[in-house]
Amino acid sequence: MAILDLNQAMNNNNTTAPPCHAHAAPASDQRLRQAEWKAGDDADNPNPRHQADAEEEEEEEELLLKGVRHLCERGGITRLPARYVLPPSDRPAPPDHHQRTSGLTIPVIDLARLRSPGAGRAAALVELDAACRDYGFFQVVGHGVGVGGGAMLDVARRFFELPFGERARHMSPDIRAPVRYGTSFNQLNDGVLCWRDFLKLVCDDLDGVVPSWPDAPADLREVVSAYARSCRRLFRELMEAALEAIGIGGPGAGEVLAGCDAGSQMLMVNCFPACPEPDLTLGMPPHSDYGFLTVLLQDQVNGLEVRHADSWVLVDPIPGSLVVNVGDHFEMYSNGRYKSVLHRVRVNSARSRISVASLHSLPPARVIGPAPELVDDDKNPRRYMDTDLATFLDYLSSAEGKHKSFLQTRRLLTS
Ligand SMILES: O=C(O)CCC(=O)C(=O)O
Repeated sequence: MAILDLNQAMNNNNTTAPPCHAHAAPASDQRLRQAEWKAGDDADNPNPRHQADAEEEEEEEELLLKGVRHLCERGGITRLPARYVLPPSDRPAPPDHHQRTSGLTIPVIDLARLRSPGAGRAAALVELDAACRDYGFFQVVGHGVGVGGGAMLDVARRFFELPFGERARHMSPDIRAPVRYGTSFNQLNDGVLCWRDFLKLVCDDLDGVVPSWPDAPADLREVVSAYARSCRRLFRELMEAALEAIGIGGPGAGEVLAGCDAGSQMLMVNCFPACPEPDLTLGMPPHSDYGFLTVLLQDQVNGLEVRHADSWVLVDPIPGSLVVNVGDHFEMYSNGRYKSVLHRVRVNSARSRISVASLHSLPPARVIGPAPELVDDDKNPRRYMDTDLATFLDYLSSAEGKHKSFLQTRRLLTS
């Protein structure tokens, strides 16, 4: 088996990467592209592969699993390697076409109104309820996480600019690892790779886990843990409002909110480098989020698209805002009233994009199912079976996980 020299790769990568498209195509670029995706490729070519070709492919696969930034840093990629090329039916439509056809935007919720007493809060609760039902997504302004958000994006950018060897210390193919630097969406199952690198940080028992987080950049632990705490507070506040909006009070709400306080939290710090052929691939494929709510911080480079009314709606970042979406657990808990919708990330050829998703749920051991208050045999029969974290992780590492919709596997009713 051909093994790439990691030290050599590290030495090649001590500088900040130029945009991927800024260099002439090196030989490796041509090779990476040669096996371009074609329907029925294997059937059309029955000749057995030469041993040398197989070794070369293995070497290339190892290179690609080191991530997109590493690939770009090695000397420039002018065309998209075959492993990232989506079948035509899964490619994003060109952005101008997309902009013309959709023209939609996701709702904006002003948290200052939600915090105001009386009629202001009541009106904001109605808007929140409608946003969770109709879109499953909204942008939050007036949230008070602004300063932490700027510092978070800044340290994330500096982390991805570290030499590859520094980032590689946190690489693991194990999807259960609490600290993990990786690439694509689900490395184990992705037939086509995504144009994305990420740092995953599990934040349950924050004080206990922070010492295992990357120690470079030097301020990462401090900035990210402060940001994680802000997100947890925001999650708690939004859950309290959403439970009120959906009509759950008393012990039911108390139990869920206690679960939120002690609940699970995971940060996904994403980097989507500039891509030489962005219309052929995605930064993240259509997927829904595990958990109750996700709080997403994005820089000013757009890319997030949300599925709504059979089209993809681009979420134009409002400066200082956060995007919040309903996750699979909230759809199940609300017995289908709130929607966990598919979203995806497109990439562009000019600018790298950073985003930070904070995924929140109840404690990992908790079984999630529809709230009894929202189920009745006549009008609202139970729509989902109960689930837990172990079932989700099994799903992720199974062949079923290719379909990127855990929620579908939990449905009892289809309408
Ligand atoms: O980058 C984005 O806008 C979305 C990220 C996302 O969907 C995720 O991390 O699950």
